[in-house]
Amino acid sequence: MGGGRLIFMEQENIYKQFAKDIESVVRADLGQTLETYGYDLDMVFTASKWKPLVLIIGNYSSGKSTFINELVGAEIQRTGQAPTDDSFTIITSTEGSEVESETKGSAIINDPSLPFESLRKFGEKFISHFQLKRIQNDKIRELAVIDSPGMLDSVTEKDRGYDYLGAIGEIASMSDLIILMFDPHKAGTIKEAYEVIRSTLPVTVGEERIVYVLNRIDECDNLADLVKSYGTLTWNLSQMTGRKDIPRIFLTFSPERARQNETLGIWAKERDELKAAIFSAPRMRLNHILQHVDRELRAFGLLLEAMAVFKQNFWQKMLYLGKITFLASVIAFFFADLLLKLITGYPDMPFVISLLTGELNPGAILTSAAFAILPIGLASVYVHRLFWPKYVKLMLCNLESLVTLDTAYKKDLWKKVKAKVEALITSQAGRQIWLSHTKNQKKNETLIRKKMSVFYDRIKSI
Ligand SMILES: Nc1nc2c(ncn2[C@@H]2O[C@H](COP(=O)(O)OP(=O)(O)OP(=O)(O)O)[C@@H](O)[C@H]2O)c(=O)[nH]1
Ligand SMILES: [Mg+2]
Repeated sequence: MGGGRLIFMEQENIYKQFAKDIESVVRADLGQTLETYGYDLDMVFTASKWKPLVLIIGNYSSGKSTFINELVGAEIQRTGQAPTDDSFTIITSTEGSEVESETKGSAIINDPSLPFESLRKFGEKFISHFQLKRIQNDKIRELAVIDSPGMLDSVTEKDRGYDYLGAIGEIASMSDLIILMFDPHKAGTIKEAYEVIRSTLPVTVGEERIVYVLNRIDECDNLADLVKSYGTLTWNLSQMTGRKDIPRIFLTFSPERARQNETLGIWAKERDELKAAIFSAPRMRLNHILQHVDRELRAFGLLLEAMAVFKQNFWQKMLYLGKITFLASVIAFFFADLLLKLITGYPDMPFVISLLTGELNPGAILTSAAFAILPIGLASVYVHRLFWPKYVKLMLCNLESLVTLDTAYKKDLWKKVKAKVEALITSQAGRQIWLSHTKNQKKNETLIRKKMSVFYDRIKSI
C-alpha cells in the first residue's frame, strides 16, 4: 500500500505543479492586463482548484449509481428500478484526519476551497438537490465522482424546479470526464438525453472528454438483441452529435446484478476498461486545465478585439470630425470677422484685410483666434452631449459588429465574452477609448502562441 500511495502522491504533485505553473505564467504575463478588463483570474483557474471530476449522467435506471458503488467498492448510493436519484451527489474520499461526512448544497457552494460557486445561479431548488459525500476510500482519493438524477422523458424544467440541463452543462464544463450512460431499453431515445447531447454538451465540453456507455447489456436476450440496441444507440448518437465517426461505446454490465447470459463473456473486460478510463481522469485534467486556460485566453483575445474596434471606430470618427473642425476653425480664423463686418459693420479692419494691407494688429489676431476657437467649442459640446452617448448606444446595440465571428469556435467564445464586452462598454466606455488594446492583444497572443505550446509539449512527456 505504501508504494501505491507514494505513486498517488507523486502523481498528485505532478498535476498540482502543472496547474500551478500555468497559473504563475499567466499571472506573470497577463495578470494585470486581465484585471484591467475586470477579468477574475480565479475564475480562469477554477478548473484547477480541486480534484479531477468525473460526472456520470444518463437515462434513469441505466445503472449509474450501481456503477459508482462498484467503483468505490461500497454501497454509497441508493439504487432501484424506478427513477431513484433526484440529486447531484459528489462522492470523494476524506482528507487526512477528516471523518466521513455529508455536506449540503448551500455549504458546498459557499466553500471557497471547492469549485462549485458558479452553480449558485441555478437557485435554491437546485442547491437543495446538491450534496457532497466524503467517505473513507482510497480508490477515489485522487478524484471525485458525481452521481446525477437520471434523465427522463416527459419532464420539464418546471417539474424539476430548476434548469436541469443548464446545471448538467455547467458541471460538465468543470468535469474532466463525462460518462454518458444508456441502457438497452432506452438506447438514446430519452428526451432529456437528446437535449444534453444535442445542445448542452457541445457548448461546454470537448468531444474527447465524453465517454459513451451502453450498460445493462446482460438484459439483451441474445446477441441479435444486443446488436439491435447497439445499432439504435449509434444511430441516435450520430443524429444527436452530428459526428460522422462512431465514437467508442463501452458495452458493460454490472457483474453483481447481471442476469445469467452466455453471450456476455467477450464484453466482461469492458467494465474494467471503463473503470481504468475513470481512474485516468487526473491525466485528463491536465488537458482540461490547459484547454480551459487556452480557451479563456482566446475568449479574452476576442474581448480585446472588440474593445480595440470600439476604440478604433471612435477615433476614426473623431479624426473625421477633427478634420472638419480644423477646417471650420481655419475658415473662422480668416473669415469670420469679415462676415461679421459685412453683416454688422464691425470690426473696422477684419483680419484678412489687415493681413493684406500689412496693418496687422494684436486686436484683430485675438478676435480671429476667438472665432477659431468657436468651432472647437461647438464640436466638443457636440461630442460630449450628442455624439458620444449615441456612439456608445449604437455599439451596445450592435456588439457583433465589433468582432469577426468567422468560425464556429469564435462564435462559441463570443457567447462567453459578449456579456463582459457589454458590461465594459456600459460601465467604462470612456476608459476603453484610452486603453492600449492592441498592445494587450499582442501580449495575449504571444502568451497563447509561445508559452501555452510549452505546456502542451510538457503534457506529452508526463
Ligand atoms: N441486469 C442488470 N441490472 C442492473 C445493472 N446495473 C444496474 N442494474 C439494476 O438497475 C436498476 C437501476 O440501477 P441504478 O444504479 O439505480 O440506476 P441509476 O442510473 O442510478 O438510476 P437513477 O438514479 O434513477 O437515475 C437497479 O435495480 C440495479 O440493480 C446491470 O448491469 N444489469
Ligand atoms: Mg442513481
